[in-house]
Amino acid sequence: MRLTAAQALVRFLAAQYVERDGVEQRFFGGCFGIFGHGNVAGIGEALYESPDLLTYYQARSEQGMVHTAAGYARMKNRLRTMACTTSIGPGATNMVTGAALATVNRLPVLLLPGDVFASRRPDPVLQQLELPWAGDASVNETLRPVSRYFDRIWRPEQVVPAALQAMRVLVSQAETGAVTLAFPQDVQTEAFDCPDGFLRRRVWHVPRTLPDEGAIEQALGLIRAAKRPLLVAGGGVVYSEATGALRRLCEQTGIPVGETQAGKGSLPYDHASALGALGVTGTFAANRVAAEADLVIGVGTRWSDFTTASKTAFRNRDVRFVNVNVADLDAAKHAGLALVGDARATLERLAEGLAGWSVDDAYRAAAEQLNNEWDSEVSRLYAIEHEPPAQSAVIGAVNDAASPQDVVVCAAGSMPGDLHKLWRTRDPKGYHVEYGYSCMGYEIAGGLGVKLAAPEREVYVLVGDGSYLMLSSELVTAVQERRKLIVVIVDNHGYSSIGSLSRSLGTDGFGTLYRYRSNGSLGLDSEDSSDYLPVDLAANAESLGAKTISAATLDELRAALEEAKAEEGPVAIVVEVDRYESVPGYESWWDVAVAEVSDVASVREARARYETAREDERRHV
Ligand SMILES: Cc1ncc(C[n+]2csc(CCOP(=O)(O)OP(=O)(O)O)c2C)c(N)n1
Ligand SMILES: [Mg+2]
Repeated sequence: MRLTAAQALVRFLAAQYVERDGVEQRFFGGCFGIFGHGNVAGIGEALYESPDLLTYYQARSEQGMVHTAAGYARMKNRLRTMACTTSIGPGATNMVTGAALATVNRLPVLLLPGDVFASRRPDPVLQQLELPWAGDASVNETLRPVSRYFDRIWRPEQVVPAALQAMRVLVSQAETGAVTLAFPQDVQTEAFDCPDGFLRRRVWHVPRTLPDEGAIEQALGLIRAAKRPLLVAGGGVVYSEATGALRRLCEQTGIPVGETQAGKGSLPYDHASALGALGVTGTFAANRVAAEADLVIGVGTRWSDFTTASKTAFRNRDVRFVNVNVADLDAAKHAGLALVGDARATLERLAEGLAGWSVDDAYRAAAEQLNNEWDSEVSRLYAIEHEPPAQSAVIGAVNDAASPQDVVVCAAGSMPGDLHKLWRTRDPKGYHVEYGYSCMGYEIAGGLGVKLAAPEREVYVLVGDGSYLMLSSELVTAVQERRKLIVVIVDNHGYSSIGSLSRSLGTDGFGTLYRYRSNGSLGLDSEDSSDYLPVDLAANAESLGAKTISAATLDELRAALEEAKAEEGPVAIVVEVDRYESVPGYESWWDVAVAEVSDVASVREARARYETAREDERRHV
């Protein structure tokens, strides 16, 4: 059939399905885009000519739409995603941050940036980068290092192998991330004889691979010999739909579980084996058990520094790691015994091999007691009542208002750490904090992706004032799509998380408040609120089409949340919080480098503390 390269690609994308456990789903839920030259008459024409193939979603920011696709993919456990089409130049490079987020979090997104004319007839075309030393480079080169697969389609018939390679990577649970097919604008419009086979319905099987039997036997030996084993549940547990298998394994063996940000919700918060969040933003329950663990079984975790408290969480001199992961990159970390395989299949296999074995009763009981003690701490922090409200009380109010299956979404600032510690998660998909890239601006855009993926759930987006100001425009897209989000904008007049970090490192909150420049100084932290910048976040959200409610007290917030639940469309609730009433850390540390020499006494003191703390850092080699 004679088709343009763009028409062939759009038809191909519409015909891709994935299947896992016998359940088939269409892989692409639609195509997000912003048109300009470079896609308006190529991909744009193909989508316009056959609107039933892929639903087209018009976005407001290219970065935002990639976040939406990533949020959607995460909510769909990586079995579905969206494509994103852009013009050439700035439209394309605006996707770099979104691509990095998807790749870091191992979430599939397909990026289709426009590119300069392959023919070079209009040379240079508007927005073309000209490098004197490289005729074949364009700005899309910036997408290479943040993509798990990159190709540029120089000729129309090349769309066939490029699209097949793209799908191979997108559906691979080990390889997945951002995939970029840079598409020169003239090539998009050129016709070729497209083979019928390319356009047929194609089902990609997602396997549940088991690790090598020898490795399983070794792991079983290590677990049986352990006295204080700890299981660390990462995002892979959720993506693999392994939460049931995890629960059975824990109940059978008594091994307690700590959770990473992406793995939070692997067990319900009140399960007897649940120690909650682990690491820098962890609970004392998980961090105490981690400190003494002799065997750590990581399942579906990439072992980020937040999870390991910069390699200070596991203090037992003889600690060993067993890593269950589809990706050998992650399975090999911490000199661990690598169990390369699917989380669910592997946990089931381990449970089988551990039949009749269990940790001793005292260890099992200690985990349960820690769970209870931690929950009392959560209750204490939820119940703090003063004005302006403490952030922990805001989290408590939202948690109380939400139903078990509702979803909380967040990404950067002080809120993700507080949520990791305090959110009472009751459903494996109820907690959606993007902390691989911790990208300010993900919150609303990613939340829209969650809502598109799960319209039956209420989606609560918790967003700091700084993150809101960085990227709020996808609120307009939520209005356009008639998708409801409850966006709680938590205002503390600037970058409070970084302000506290800065104070702890001796630099006094420098540059973290939203305030007027005075006496030549900008944003030194202080209690003086008289010169905060007059940003009206409620008016801002309202101007984008959301219903807006301002809440000054906890009671007003509770009432606002009830009112929001009854609404049809997006709602923004603005609540000011106490900038200095923060949730403490619980027996953990984060490695942030401090200047080795400084004229500032507080920095020199921070450096001394830093050097002492660093002595506890392990190598795990
Ligand atoms: C895109 C991006 N830029 C910078 C940072 C570094 N950073 C992390 S948190 C933060 C401040 C966030 O401010 P806000 O959203 O108001 O949350 P708060 O810290 O006040 O809770 C900054 C600047 C980041 N994570 N992402
Ligand atoms: Mg803030």
